Amino acid sequence: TPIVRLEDYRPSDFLIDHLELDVRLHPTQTRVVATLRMRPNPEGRPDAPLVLDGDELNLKAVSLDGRILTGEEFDASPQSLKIAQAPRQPFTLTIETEIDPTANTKLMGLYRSGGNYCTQCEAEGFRRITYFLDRPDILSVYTTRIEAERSEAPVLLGNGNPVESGPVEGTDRHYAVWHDPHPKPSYLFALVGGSLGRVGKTFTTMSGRKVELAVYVEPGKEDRADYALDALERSMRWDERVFGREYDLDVFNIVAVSDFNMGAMENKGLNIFNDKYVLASPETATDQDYANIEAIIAHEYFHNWSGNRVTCRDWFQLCLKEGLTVFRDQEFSSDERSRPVHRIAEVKTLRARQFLEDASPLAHPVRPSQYREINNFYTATVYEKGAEIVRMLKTIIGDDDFRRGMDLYFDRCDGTAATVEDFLAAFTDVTGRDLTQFARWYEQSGTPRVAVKGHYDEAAQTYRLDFTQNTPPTPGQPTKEAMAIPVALGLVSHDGSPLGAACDRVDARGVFLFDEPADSITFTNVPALPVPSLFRGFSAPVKLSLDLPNEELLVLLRHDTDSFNRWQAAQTVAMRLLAALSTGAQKLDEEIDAFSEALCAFMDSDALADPAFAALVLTLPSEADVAQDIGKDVDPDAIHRARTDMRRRIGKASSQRLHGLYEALAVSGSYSPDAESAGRRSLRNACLDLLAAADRSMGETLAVTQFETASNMTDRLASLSVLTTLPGAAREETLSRFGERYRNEPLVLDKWFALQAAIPEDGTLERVTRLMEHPGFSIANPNRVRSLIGSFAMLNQVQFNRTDGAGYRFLASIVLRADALNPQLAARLLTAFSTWRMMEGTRRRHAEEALQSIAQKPNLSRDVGDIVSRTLD
Ligand code: HT7
Ligand code: ZN
Repeated sequence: TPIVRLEDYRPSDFLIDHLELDVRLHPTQTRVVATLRMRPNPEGRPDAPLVLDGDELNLKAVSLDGRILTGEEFDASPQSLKIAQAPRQPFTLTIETEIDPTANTKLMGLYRSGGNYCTQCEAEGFRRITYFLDRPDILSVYTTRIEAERSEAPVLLGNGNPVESGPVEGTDRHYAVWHDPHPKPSYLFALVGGSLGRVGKTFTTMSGRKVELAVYVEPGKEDRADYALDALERSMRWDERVFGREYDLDVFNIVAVSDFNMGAMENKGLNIFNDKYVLASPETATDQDYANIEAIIAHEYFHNWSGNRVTCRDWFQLCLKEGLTVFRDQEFSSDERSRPVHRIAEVKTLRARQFLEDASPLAHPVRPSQYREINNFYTATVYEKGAEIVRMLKTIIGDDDFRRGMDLYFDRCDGTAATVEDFLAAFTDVTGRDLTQFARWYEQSGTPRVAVKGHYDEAAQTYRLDFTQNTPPTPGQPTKEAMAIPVALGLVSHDGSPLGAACDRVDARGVFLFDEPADSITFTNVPALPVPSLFRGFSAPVKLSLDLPNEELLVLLRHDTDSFNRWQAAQTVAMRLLAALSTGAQKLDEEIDAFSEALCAFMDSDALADPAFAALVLTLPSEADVAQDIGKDVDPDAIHRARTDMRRRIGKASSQRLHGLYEALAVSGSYSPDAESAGRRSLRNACLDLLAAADRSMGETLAVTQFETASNMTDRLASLSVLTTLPGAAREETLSRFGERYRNEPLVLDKWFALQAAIPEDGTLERVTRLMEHPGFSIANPNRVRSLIGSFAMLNQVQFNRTDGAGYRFLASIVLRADALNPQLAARLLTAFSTWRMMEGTRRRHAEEALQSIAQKPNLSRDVGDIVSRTLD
């Protein structure tokens, strides 16, 4: 397959100013008539043919300026429609296609989900509806007429504002016309037709305009949509207050569907969501689900400005909308919840997914320079590292200049398809700063390593920090240049008393900009050896190496004013111990005892003051985190044993306190998903986990009791999760009761699939295979597949990486099955292999064989072909 390169970008030879779409919905024979008002692009090539994109299309007729074209005048295939002699002045092209939404299992273009019709066009799905210039720099005004059988699709939704609707005389059909006045790229097109329940409210914007907000869900589930609607309203208010951004249509609709390739999609005025990120009730959703819903509703809403009003010139600029919008949704969640707790959660995800990707054969820059399949670049690097770049920019230039730069960017680029350069230019223009070196963050892949050494001079009362940086080689990038790294830092005294130390290289915000291969900074007025607190708030996405003894890290846990670094200190100590235990170190008793004591002291002083934070401190790095830290010749069994042992020892050393907290945190009264209540539940459940690790039979009793008395899904699922670590009859009994109770709740069954797939015991693979036969499972539904198969491959380090290779062979077989239906889903599952080179030899050989078995199959999709070849490279 051909490679698309950023350097080959050129403007389109034609433009489409207006598109009228007439869609007559039918389960297997939907008719689409597209009327394109076109003209040659003054910036294009003067004599170029007109080549429209298609994908699996069936052309019925094409006419130009009202005249039906004969077979000699165009060249059509399912993949393209070519007109060699297109007019040199404005013209109207009318194209009729027929498509089969029921047969569309790829879930791209127009498809059916649970009997409803819906669309997904990003990145290149619009070409599965009609022939088009399906590229994001073609901005058109859309008018859409949708027609359907009234009984089948009483609700008809499109982009923009509703214009008219009514019956189709003499039939059982009806229609609705929608007009979107904002020129947009085809990837933001959407329509929905179906039988849906609705909840809604009126929102008044900052300038006093009224907007009708609505969330559409499966009929009967309306009461599960209230939280999403509330999150939407809060997001709209927040974007007005924090970014000065107002909504720009008369309606804003959200539709939940149950078959969806990703989380949600920001189609203009008509967001379409995976129902997992809309539906919530205390009985079916966990605190984490509520937090995810809030974040994703916000994310898609924020795209209205960062993505829709200002869109991307080409798909290489994907981070321009995604990184920026993730940053915006992170800020929203931080404002709505606890900022430090949210920051820790963000960094945990970044490290687990993006650092992993950066260290794998799939590493790529935040702005890639080439791709074979764009769907494979909706990655943690583009999204999460993309957001970190925006955050670093804000850290470097400060809040006020950041806001001024954002205003300039939105104003200047409104209604255009922009680039990363346009984004950075806005900040250069408001600050006068040269951001050339900073721009390397978009180009250079790999996670920079920063090594720091501290030197205290007692006589001079100075403290010097020596910094060096380097970024390891990544695919296509053997050598790297120095990055501009903002280091937010401070010094902490051993007893926590304030230090009067000063350093002229550190700005008023406490930030040192480290932008050379090596540099040193010196603090004066330092009365005693301090403990450095570096990368406060995780000010840059780097790996830090700093040889602080554990005792000094534990000073930070106790005294640092930066919450993130308090948590980080505990994690660093835990990681050292886990990595050492996993790689055969024997004599760590003293170190583990000291760590347990520090955690006990922490629980006494801090746990009840901020339970959500305490829960994070008490949670050890995951097995996958430890594997990543070790980095080579990884033995997942040894890591699992080490982590289980550490949990047991910490649990034993602190069991009284854990008990005390478990009792003290019991909440009575009705469930509320607010951050504070959720924090109490998360600490209580973290205590339960450690208690069960320390004393199996007590853990089992507590967990079963909690399961039986829980008033909400968070507590019920947490107790079940603890039980999955305790093999035996109680576990099996509780699992089957849960499965029975929720057998008609697909989203809850997903949690049940996921828990079982993650059981780190022999027999899990057989369990997963059995569960694939469960009536609630379907290989065609992405949520089901991700819950059962994805959890097995991504979360079950021990069983996926079985020494006999059975886990790998299983995943390979599922990837091939899924690929025949839904290549995007298959390709995502396949990324579970990206850690294969880190494994010890036997596993590595099995993984390579499994990958080769995929690579050798004929007719692989481009999605899977691309991932498998890069993973093997
Ligand atoms: N912009 C969207 C990304 C997306 C997508 C969504 C659903 C299905 C397929 C998709 N391909 C790309 C989602 C977002 O980041 O907001
Ligand atoms: Zn997005």
